[in-house]
This record gives sequence, structure tokens and C-alpha cells, in this order.
Amino acid sequence: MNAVPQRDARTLVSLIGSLCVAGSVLVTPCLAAAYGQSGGKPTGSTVKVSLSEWKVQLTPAEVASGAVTFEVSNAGSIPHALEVEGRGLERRTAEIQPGTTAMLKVNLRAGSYEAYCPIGKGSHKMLGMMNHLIVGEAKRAAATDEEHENGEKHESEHDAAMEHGGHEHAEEHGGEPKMMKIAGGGAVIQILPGPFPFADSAMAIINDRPADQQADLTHKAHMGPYSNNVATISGDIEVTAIDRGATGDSVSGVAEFTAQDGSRWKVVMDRVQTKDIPFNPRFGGVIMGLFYHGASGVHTPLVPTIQSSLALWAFAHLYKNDRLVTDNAMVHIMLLSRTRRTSDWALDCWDCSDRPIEELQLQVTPAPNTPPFDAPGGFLFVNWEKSSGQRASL
Ligand SMILES: [Cu+2]
Repeated sequence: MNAVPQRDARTLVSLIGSLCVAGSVLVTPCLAAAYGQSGGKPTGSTVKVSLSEWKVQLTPAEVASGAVTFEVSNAGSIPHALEVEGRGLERRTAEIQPGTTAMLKVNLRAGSYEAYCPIGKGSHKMLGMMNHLIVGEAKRAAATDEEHENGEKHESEHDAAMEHGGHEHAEEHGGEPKMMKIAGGGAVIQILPGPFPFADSAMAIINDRPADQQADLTHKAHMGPYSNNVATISGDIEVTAIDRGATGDSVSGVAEFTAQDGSRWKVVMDRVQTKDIPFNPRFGGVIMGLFYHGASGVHTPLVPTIQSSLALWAFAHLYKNDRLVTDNAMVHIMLLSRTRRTSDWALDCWDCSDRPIEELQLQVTPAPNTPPFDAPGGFLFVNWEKSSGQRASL
């Protein structure tokens, strides 16, 4: 643009300007027009957007209607993007690499818009990467919306649900509390130490992680607990989980199984874990309807990419042969899309997110700075391969 003589540039700008339809995304040519028409300065409002794990910060969060330029920076450690959605409009940036920026220019009518990260089939959004942008006279516009555009709104919500594989909306996570009861069924297998079969795929994700995590993940890629080294055992599990949003979740349940070496283990879950650590989000301990692991960038990549109907992080009293081992064993449970084949229970897919949700995984690990369990690899990892979950009312 700078190299183009001034008169030619103006001609070009007005030509492009006539191609920019109101309400459409102003991609590069339209952006040039907007800049050109106001003598080199951007018209409308500017919102600075900072994306990170797992939030979207908007500065400011309220602007006037008209042209809005989003200056988006990825301040996180993994790729993100920004999508702006509301009042029939849905526009997004391309994927933004950590430490880089992108720009999105849209024309917004008065109303309330969602500004969220669309990466990971809705998982980043559910994990908290969602905020609201208020444009112009938001309250009056919102009321008008409901009166006149009810049909249109319903349709777009339906489309969004289909597009994201029918997962729960993030808004719902902070709304009504939800309860789910899950029960283990089918073959029971214990997963023993061994290498993760999709280590090469996982390594691409591991290499994007901070250095302190890389060593731990690389070790686990070789030693498990995410291996094809499995033993058929016997046992039962029943858990009730309540998701109230960011805080106040609860878990109660018991798992009992006889391990491959004949020892009898009992896991009594009575408290959720609530402390978030990077890439291992817990959201108060219980989350329903999440696409994560594997290539999603969320949680460990040493589990294939999956869809879960329930994921929880809890503390448990752990007993071995009726003797208390610890009151603070760390438990992670998922009712998830099948990851293993039914012949030899080997891991069957790097992206298992489209498989039926019927595998229940129980992982029990020692709390930090406590000794490993007296079990192969120092951990307990048991799957019930044909399990079920039922949503219940509180
Ligand atoms: Cu994201």
C-alpha cells in the first residue's frame, strides 16, 4: 500500500469499499478501505482481546455499535482463535499461534455478543474461554431480539449444537446444576506400565508445552499409564457427580476391584479436587460434555482425542486388602468415547472422539510428594469397557 501513489491508492480504496457489504466481515481489502476513508486512521471502536488458558479478556467489554476492530493476541501457550457470535452474526479469526496476533473487523449492531475461542470443538470455550461483548444499547436490543427473532435464534442454536457434536453449551455450565450417575459395566481391564502407542502424535503436542511439563510427559509416554499392556480383572464402580459450574461441584462414589496381582483395592471418593493447574483444568471438579485430550491441547496428550459425557477430578480414601493406604489419593474419572478395541483392549485410535461413549476410565495416583502406590508403576488405572451414565435431576 505504501508503495502505491496516493491518487491510485484512493481509487483502489473506493473500488474495494463498494465491495464491502454492510454486516460482513471486513477482511483485508475492506479493512484497507476503512482505514483509507478516514485518512489513515481506523474508524469505529477497537477492542483488545487477550486469549490464554482458559480465558478471553476484552478491553473494553462494551463498545458503540458500528465498525469494531478486534486486536487479538494469543498470550497463552497453545494455539487459540477468536470467534464473535450474536444477532445472527458469526465471524472468526484463523488459528493464532502463541505469542502472535490477528485482527478481526466486523460491523456490530447493538446487542450482546459472545467472544470465545472456537478451537477444540467447543472444549476451549467450555473451559472458560468465553466472554461477552456489549454493543450499544444492549438491553433494549436484546429485548427486541427475543420478540422478533425468536425463530432465527432457535435455529442458530441448533446449528451450533450440531456443528460442535452436540456438546453442552458453555453457558449451561454456569447455569442449572446437573447431576449424573455412572456405573461401570462390561469387561474390566487394568492398564499396566508401558509405552503410549501414539507417542509420535502426542510428541507434537508435548513439544508445544512449557519445558517443565515436557520431561514429565515424555517419561509418561514411555512408562504409561497410557499403554497397551493390559490385564483382564474384575470389579465394580458407581459414582454420582454434580456439576454446579466453577465451584460447588461434588462427587461421591466407590470403586472396588481385584488387581492383576490378586490384591483387592477400594477407592472411596468423597471430595472434588478444585485447584486448576495449567492444561489440567478441573472447573470445580466435575464437567459434563467435553471434547479434550489428544490433539485438543487440553489435558494430557497421552490419551487419544476423546469426547466425554462426564469428567471429574476427586480425592479418595484408598484401601488395599482392607487397610488404609491414604486419605488423599487423586482420582480422575471419565465416561468417554471408546479408545480401545474389544479384542485385545489395545488403544485403537489417536482421534477417538466419534466413537460411542461407553468406556469408563478410573485413574488413581498418589498426591504430589507422597510415595507411589504398591502397584505396578505406582498407580492404578482401570477401565470398565461397556459403561453407562444417566443424567438425573437434583
Ligand atoms: Cu483456545
